[in-house]
Amino acid sequence: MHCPILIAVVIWSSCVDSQKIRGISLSYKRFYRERKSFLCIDGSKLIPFDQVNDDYCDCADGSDEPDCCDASDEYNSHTACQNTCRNLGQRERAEVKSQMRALDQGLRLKQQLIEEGVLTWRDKQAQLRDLQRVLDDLQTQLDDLRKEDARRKKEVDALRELEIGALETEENSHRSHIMNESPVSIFYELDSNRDGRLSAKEVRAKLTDIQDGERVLSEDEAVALLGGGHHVDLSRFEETLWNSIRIGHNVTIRGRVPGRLVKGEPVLKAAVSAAEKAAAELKKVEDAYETVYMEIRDLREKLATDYGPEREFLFLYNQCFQLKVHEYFYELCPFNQVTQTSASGAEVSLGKWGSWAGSPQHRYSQMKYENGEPCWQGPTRNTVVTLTCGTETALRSVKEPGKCQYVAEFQTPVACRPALRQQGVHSEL
Ligand code: MAN
Repeated sequence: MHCPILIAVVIWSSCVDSQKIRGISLSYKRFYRERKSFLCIDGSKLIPFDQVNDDYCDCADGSDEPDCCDASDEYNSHTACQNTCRNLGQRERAEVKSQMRALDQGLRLKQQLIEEGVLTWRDKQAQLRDLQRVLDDLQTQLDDLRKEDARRKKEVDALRELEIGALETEENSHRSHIMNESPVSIFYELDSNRDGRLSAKEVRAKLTDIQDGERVLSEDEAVALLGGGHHVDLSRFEETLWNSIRIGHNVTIRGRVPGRLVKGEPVLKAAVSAAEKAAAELKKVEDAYETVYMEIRDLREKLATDYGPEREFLFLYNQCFQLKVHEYFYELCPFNQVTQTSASGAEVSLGKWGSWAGSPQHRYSQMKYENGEPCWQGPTRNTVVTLTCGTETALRSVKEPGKCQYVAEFQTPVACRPALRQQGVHSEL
């Protein structure tokens, strides 16, 4: 027998636990979980569970016979069952109404969060473009600094090599300090036709081999001194021939005394300090490059995450939510990780962001965090987070139903779906 006023209530109460017992209001469902005994809701009496819903009213408040709240189906009872239909119905309707209001509010909040997400997305994309530009610029600097660093190192090596065994000679004290002249002035001295390039011919005309008297250089020797080419511009000159002239090891400008190095020569000190400066500058830019590179990689990785069809979960980016359960502090950082911290302060990973794990129809209703800290004699810790619709975004519960296997409830407006209105929002809210 059915009482009309309870039909709505019956629709709400089709949940697993109370499948066998119908007519339970949603707010009372928890009292009817099948156990050995049943405590009347007013607390007046404890009866065996099989007396629940046996069409005989044992409880004064009629709570053991929820099928029909007007008690019309409870016969032959000593206890006078109350007609609770009216109250139950009112309460139930009020509850459903407030849930619908919460759902509407949740959906409105969700819309706002989606809009915020669009702005955040644009922001992040712009940030990525800026970082990429900075990285390109650093790359150019690096290319130059690497060349400079290598050039300075080579120069120091060559000077050191010359320094060994170098003697103070008459010649040295009177030498013209080619090595202290600027490469530009030497370049123009050698560039007889003033075309801004040094050719092998010009080199042969102005330079002499100093190891072998004042010998004219061969074409091949001149080309080798130019770094293998037939012409060099000023910058290439500085990388090639200039070093040989400066050090005065093999060649010098005809008519000028080569600059030979003596021990402790300021030019070596200057070269060492220039090389150190170049190396330090290179290191600085290399570090900056590394930092920006990592930032780009992290940002790209974050932007590649699936934030839902409308990127509605993007606002959770970089947020964390805490909850204390018994002796543990739990922290959920969506799309990143879940951790558990004990009273002693030891933090344990309960899993790193894995994937969305809801059913195919509701993929975004669950998240999986995997490969956390290994459990002693057990698997690695992991956590399944179920997302439920609510007007606030908060971590609601964390449980450990199996050793090192955690389940959490995370409430947020973005889990609200208009379809919940039809499905019965009670299971979500
Ligand atoms: C810690 C916590 C618990 C877990 C045990 C397993 O105490 O992470 O949640 O059950 O380790 O040894």
